[in-house]
Amino acid sequence: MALSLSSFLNPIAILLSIWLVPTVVADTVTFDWDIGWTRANPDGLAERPVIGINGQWPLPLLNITKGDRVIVNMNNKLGNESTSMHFHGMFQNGTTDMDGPVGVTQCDVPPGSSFKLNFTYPDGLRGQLVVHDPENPYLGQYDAEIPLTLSDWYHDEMPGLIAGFISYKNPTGAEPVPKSALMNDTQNLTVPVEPGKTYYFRLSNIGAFAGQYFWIEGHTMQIIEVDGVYTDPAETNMIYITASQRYGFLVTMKTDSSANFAMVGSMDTDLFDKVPATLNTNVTGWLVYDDAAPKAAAALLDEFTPFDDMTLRPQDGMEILGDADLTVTLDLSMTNLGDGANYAFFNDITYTRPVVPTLYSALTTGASANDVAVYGEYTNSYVLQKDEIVDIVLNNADKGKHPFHLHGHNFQAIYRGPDNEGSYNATNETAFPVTPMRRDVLMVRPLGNFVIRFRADNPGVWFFHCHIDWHLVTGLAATFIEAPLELQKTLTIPEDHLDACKAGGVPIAGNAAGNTVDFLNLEDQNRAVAPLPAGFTARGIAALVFSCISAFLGMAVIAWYGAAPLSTAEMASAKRFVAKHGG
Ligand SMILES: *[C@@H]1O[C@H](CO)[C@@H](O)[C@H](O)[C@H]1NC(C)=O
Ligand SMILES: *[C@@H]1O[C@H](CO)[C@@H](O)[C@H](O)[C@H]1NC(C)=O
Ligand SMILES: *[C@@H]1O[C@H](CO)[C@@H](O)[C@H](O)[C@H]1NC(C)=O
Ligand SMILES: *[C@@H]1O[C@H](CO)[C@@H](O)[C@H](O)[C@H]1NC(C)=O
Ligand SMILES: *[C@@H]1O[C@H](CO)[C@@H](O)[C@H](O)[C@H]1NC(C)=O
Ligand SMILES: *[C@@H]1O[C@H](CO)[C@@H](O)[C@H](O)[C@H]1NC(C)=O
Ligand SMILES: *[C@@H]1O[C@H](CO)[C@@H](O)[C@H](O)[C@H]1NC(C)=O
Ligand SMILES: *[C@@H]1O[C@H](CO)[C@@H](O)[C@H](O)[C@H]1NC(C)=O
Ligand SMILES: *[C@@H]1O[C@H](CO)[C@@H](O)[C@H](O)[C@H]1NC(C)=O
Ligand SMILES: [Cu+2]
Repeated sequence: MALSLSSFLNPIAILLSIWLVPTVVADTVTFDWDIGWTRANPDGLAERPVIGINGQWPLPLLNITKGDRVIVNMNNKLGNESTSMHFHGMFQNGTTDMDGPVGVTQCDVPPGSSFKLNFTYPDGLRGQLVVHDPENPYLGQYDAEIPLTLSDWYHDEMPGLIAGFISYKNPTGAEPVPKSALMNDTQNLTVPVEPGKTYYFRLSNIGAFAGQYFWIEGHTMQIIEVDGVYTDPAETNMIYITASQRYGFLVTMKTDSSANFAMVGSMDTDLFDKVPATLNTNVTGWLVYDDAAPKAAAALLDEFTPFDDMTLRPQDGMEILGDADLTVTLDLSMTNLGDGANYAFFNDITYTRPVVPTLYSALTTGASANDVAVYGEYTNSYVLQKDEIVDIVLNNADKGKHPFHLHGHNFQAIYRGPDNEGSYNATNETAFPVTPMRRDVLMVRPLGNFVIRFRADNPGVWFFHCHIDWHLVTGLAATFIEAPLELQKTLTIPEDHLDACKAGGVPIAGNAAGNTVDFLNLEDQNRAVAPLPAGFTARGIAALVFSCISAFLGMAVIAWYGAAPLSTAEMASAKRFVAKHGG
């Protein structure tokens, strides 16, 4: 996908694919975007407010040329919510300050404020960004491109959904289930095709939560690209695409034009705690050879047999990088904290936004920027040295699947364990592939693990997180601070970025706690919600909470804090937390 307008840990979290009348001057493309409210009803079931650009939703495709400089003048006209913008799949090499995640590389952009993004496009294809690439090895093998998105759709707005999700009333952390699946922000999409032609489909999952199975009846797909990396052609009948992944594939049309064929996106219901009986988990569109011929409903499948992306090979033949200089092991777990809500953790830390955005800490702490301590105890931070080779070993102690996204790099996916394998065990690993697949979003299997490898050749501050929005807002994130001393020499933050901080009252210097004198003093850092007292289980919380509700008529949270005394700092952090999440 092209863009993700996502206000991390903030009520708005939507993903966009955009093309709105740019002003083109030589190789600079300028977009003037007013981010504001409009209304839409893409599944025909409920009209709702949505966030549009210049009054428009859905947002057309962004189509620019490789090497272009892109300027986005973003004006937050929402009036009542702050925002930011992340271009998903861009390496932002040399422009880490344009990457977008709030608290990581910038501040929230408050209502009424403007913010300029300024960066150049790198090589290759980037999902819904149609980048003209003279080096595309598959040029000449297709007749036209078909950009296509899949997504999940909710009828309620994020702030309310988040408040209900991160709550003592939802101690098991059951994620809100979408109301519909969409294809290109609609349903019953018709795609006119011509017999005998070959099309290059660019499929992006721009949803918040659901992975989807995707297939086209009567046609095979030849995968040639994932997340902007060309692959050797790989044939399949079905793709599994997680939230935020992209697949490029060629499909050759039949020579006979008498019938139309269904294309189906089917949400992965394994991700849903409960599947409501009325939910249509599928979305159908059609390859239309003949508009007068019927568009038959898709046949139901008994089982899903998707392609295994680990078997892909990059078309450039790039071999596995040498052994890791640094191995970062992240153990994923989910459990309840002292407010009774369910959170997600790496190594028992749930990511909590620092007082100062991490990039600004890296730029303002001098030589101490190399000391991971300055980035705080609740940010899962790691400092990487320039050009070292890094392995991330991710062990999933949760029964769910999670799509992990690394900003700033395509990584080599060198190992992925099957369901239930448990933690990665290096001693029984025989050999990694010689030419591992590269991409920037990889799914870990239930109770499984993966190992990914990359070279730290892109100085910047890069977020690593689950791309299921529900898990991101409950803290499933880590921060990589890559070559901070190099950044101090090369990067200057534009004035309007700092203005957004001022407008929002966010400090822009010092350690994670905003201390500009003693970088190791983290007294005022934002802390995660305090843990539950020992011995409490989700069931116990529910029981306690229900008794509190009956006793205190809705004062459950206050009663609960009273019952489990918190330190002043913890109370302050709990208050900040409640304020931030509207809980
Ligand atoms: C798509 O078609 C189905 C079946 O006719 C219908 O139930 C559904 O409402 C349609 N969706 C939209 C958005 O029109
Ligand atoms: C999907 O939507 C985008 C943006 O409006 C458009 O450019 C593209 O052609 C659409 N794809 C199909 C298959 O209709
Ligand atoms: C993108 O723009 C180029 C012209 O600059 C055009 O040739 C190409 O067809 C466009 N692609 C899409 C999908 O709109
Ligand atoms: C902001 O305004 C929009 C449009 O009126 C509304 O739908 C939305 O709920 C509001 N958001 C908040 C946080 O009040
Ligand atoms: C964008 O950045 C480039 C390189 O730093 C600079 O030359 C140019 O003036 C900037 N453009 C705008 C509109 O800020
Ligand atoms: C969605 O499609 C799958 C695969 O064909 C099928 O098993 C399932 O029953 C469908 N769901 C609905 C609600 O039609
Ligand atoms: C690795 O070794 C452990 C302990 O011997 C075993 O339980 C596990 O199944 C092995 N894993 C693989 C992938 O062989
Ligand atoms: C890892 O695998 C080795 C060899 O199979 C085994 O001896 C060892 O106990 C395993 N370690 C763990 C933690 O399972
Ligand atoms: C970033 O740019 C540098 C220098 O041009 C290059 O060596 C490096 O490979 C790039 N890194 C990424 C991730 O694009
Ligand atoms: Cu997740």
